Amino acid sequence: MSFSSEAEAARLFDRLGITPGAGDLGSTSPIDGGLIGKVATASPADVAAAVGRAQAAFQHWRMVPAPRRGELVRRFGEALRAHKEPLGRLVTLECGKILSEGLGEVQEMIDICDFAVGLSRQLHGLTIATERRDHRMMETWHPLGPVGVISAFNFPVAVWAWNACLALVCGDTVVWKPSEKTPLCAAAVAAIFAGVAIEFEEAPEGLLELVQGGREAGEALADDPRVPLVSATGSTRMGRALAPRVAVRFGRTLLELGGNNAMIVAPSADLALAERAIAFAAVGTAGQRCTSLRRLIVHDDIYDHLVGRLKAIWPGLSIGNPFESGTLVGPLIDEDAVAAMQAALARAKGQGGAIQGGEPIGGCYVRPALAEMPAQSGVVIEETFAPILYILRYRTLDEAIALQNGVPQGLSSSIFTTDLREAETFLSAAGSDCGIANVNLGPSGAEIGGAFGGEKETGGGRESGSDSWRAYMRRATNVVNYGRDLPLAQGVDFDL
Ligand code: UN1
Repeated sequence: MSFSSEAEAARLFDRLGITPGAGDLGSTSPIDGGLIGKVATASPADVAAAVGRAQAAFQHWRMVPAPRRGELVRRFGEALRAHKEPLGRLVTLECGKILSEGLGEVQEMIDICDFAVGLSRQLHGLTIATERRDHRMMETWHPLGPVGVISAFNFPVAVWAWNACLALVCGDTVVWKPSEKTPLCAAAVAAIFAGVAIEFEEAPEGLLELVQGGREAGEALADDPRVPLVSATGSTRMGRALAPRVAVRFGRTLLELGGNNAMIVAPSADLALAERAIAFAAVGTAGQRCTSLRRLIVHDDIYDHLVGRLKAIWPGLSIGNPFESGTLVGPLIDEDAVAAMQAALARAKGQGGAIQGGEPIGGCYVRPALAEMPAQSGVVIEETFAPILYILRYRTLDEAIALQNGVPQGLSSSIFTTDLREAETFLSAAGSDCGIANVNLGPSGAEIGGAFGGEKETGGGRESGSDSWRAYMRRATNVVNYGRDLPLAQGVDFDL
């Protein structure tokens, strides 16, 4: 292979103005296994110091008018536009997603910047009718404090940006613990942000603190009582360990954990459209999105036709270097992920699954797998972060919806149908139980304008668009008496 991840890294670091070198935490590219840089792991004492700086910065930042905070985020968005190409390439280099998706991830950051800028003039509360004469009742939203953001390898920059851009316009400061598998993407983003912040007079030092490392650094952040909110993206196992640690000190969490996303394909579906949606959602990002399609629930009448088509398409999917145009499936993040995929397929086979594909083909590369399953149990109800598509049959819509909802996770879902009744039933209270439910498109690839997150073991948090900003603020209820009397609520008499 003529490609060298080290050489590509050196070029990108130059363009991004970073010099990662000294440190104990190495980052390897899944493309060719090359060591592309090193950073230093933050000790618990380093995390505490970072939180201290973020807290000091918060004292100042919370008093900067929100639209001015928005101006900083606007400038950050401009800097991201200027760096889109090298940053997108670094995302591809470090996490292995195809270049179009690497660039798309930076676009997602730019989009959330724009959203946050508009939001910075719309952080609104309510005025509420009061029962007391000459009183006014309202609610005010105030900044919360330093927000801890723990992000995952698969969206090493965009999911951080959803959190950080909202937190910053809300008047919070940010302490970021990125995945230990993608420390260089984080270092590059922090450098771009620092370049913008230093030019912005109202921005104190400590607005964004980066703490690199693994579990220990994350735990230090979770345990620090000065961090009122920890927003964490990752596995359900991680969330289950983290959430009680934050809860025990009455901190808040915003959790975006595992998904086990399904698509129902009904007899009336536009199957040509469905095929493309299935392929992108199941093998895009090598099946490593939290929104990836993992379960396909197909009506009996079209099962043979549709599954036959998928069996024909899958072997032709181009797998390889994610920088090469034409590649659709890049490598998995590391060899552990390859082993986890193999273990899942072995279990699926043991459960009576008929498997096509899925073989490792060297390094971190695998063939995407199709697994026709006799039932939804065992490995099918777990999230395996790999391109395995489990396929199940159904006869009635009720049965299909029961299958869709019959897993512990509740992130994203979709149905392909041209039958209005079916579509609306799927979206109704008796339909999909997920945070995201789509009709005639796949479960992945959400836009930033909607609230993102899901129910059950997905953790219940909502990030990104809609009114997700409220999680990053605290609500105060205010009552003002502008009269000359002191009426008490509920008609209580208390005359001295
Ligand atoms: C994730 O995988 O953690 O909706 C986030 C999507 C992307 C975000 C995925 N916009 O697939």
